[in-house]
Amino acid sequence: MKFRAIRLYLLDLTLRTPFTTSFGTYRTLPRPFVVLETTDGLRGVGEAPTLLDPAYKAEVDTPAVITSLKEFILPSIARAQQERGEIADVAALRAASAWIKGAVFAKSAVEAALWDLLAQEAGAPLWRLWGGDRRSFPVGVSIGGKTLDDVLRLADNAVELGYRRLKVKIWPGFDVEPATAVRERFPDILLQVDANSAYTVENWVRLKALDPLDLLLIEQPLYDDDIVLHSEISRELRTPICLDESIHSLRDARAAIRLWSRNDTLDRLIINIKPPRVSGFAEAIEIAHACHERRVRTWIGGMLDSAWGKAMNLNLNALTAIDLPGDHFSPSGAYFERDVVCEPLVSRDGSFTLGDGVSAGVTFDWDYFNSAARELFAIDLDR
Ligand code: OSB
Ligand code: MG
Repeated sequence: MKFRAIRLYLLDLTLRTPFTTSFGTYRTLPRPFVVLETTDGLRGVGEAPTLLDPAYKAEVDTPAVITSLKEFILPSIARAQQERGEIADVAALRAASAWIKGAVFAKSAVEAALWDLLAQEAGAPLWRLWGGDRRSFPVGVSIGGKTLDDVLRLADNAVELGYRRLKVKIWPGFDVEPATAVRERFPDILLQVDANSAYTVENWVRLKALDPLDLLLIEQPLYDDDIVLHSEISRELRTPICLDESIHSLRDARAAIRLWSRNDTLDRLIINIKPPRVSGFAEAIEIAHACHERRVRTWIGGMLDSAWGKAMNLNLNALTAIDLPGDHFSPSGAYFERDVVCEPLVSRDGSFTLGDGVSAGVTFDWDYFNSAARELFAIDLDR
């Protein structure tokens, strides 16, 4: 693969329904998109599904991702191409920015753009490039309501739309009440909660009150950078713990596996694999296989991604190593007032079916993107 230009854009995505978590409420999300243009005239696109600030975790905010891409990652890739004549594959792309610590979201956007190009060159869907063969699978929604009324309204809406797996955001003072209310209304649904690291070693015990609700999992109750303490409280809870924020790599996933096999049992560890949080799809696939080998269950998380990012994540569910339904759809219908693909993503009866369309399986809306996105930075490699 030879790039003619590497471009960085920023596009505002406005949620149709504001999204609230333990760390805040979001409505408009300015999103970086990396576009790789090849010397053959192909364009690959990758989104960095950033948030406004680093309240979820470090380096996922829009300004940090822009800085990493502009100052370090994109120039490194340009340099690697100039030195070697081309970026042969995903491994070569990853090697070019391997010296940069962290910056997982920023790195993932470039890798996603390269995967798009590789799929276009192969004339194949991403799921096939990734070795997947499951074409149909259940999908879930994440409910970020500020009040009990919001949560119940969104849960009703999601169930009406056909979803059978709900995730509810919780925090100290807003946990047992919303979880119990949703469980009482939907006794048979697959229900899980996400605390986004809102609990401490002082108050996590309160989560024991969730045990009678037959929840599938409690996502990241403790600190965003912690694996050890999570593995220790795991054996004190009946509900399994799922790690989100604290898993950045295959190495982190392996550390969690070691800790759970020492401190609890592996069937009680679940990992939310967010491709951008682990620097991209290549690492995500390795984590999925490593977990599956040890019977640690996984699912694909989301970051309120655009339909382009969601479509890529949906392709990853073709891997039979992925066990549980992911966060792929909004409980209120479409996520954004205006999105970046031409045809909406549709689930049916809470399931999604992958087609044979090239790359992500949806058409990137270049007309809209070109009219609404701002170019922030470009490197020309034309010579
Ligand atoms: O913790 O999974 C999370 C959204 C933004 C930041 C963090 C999280 C989330 C979600 C929404 O739960 C998932 C989605 O619908 O994309
Ligand atoms: Mg989470």
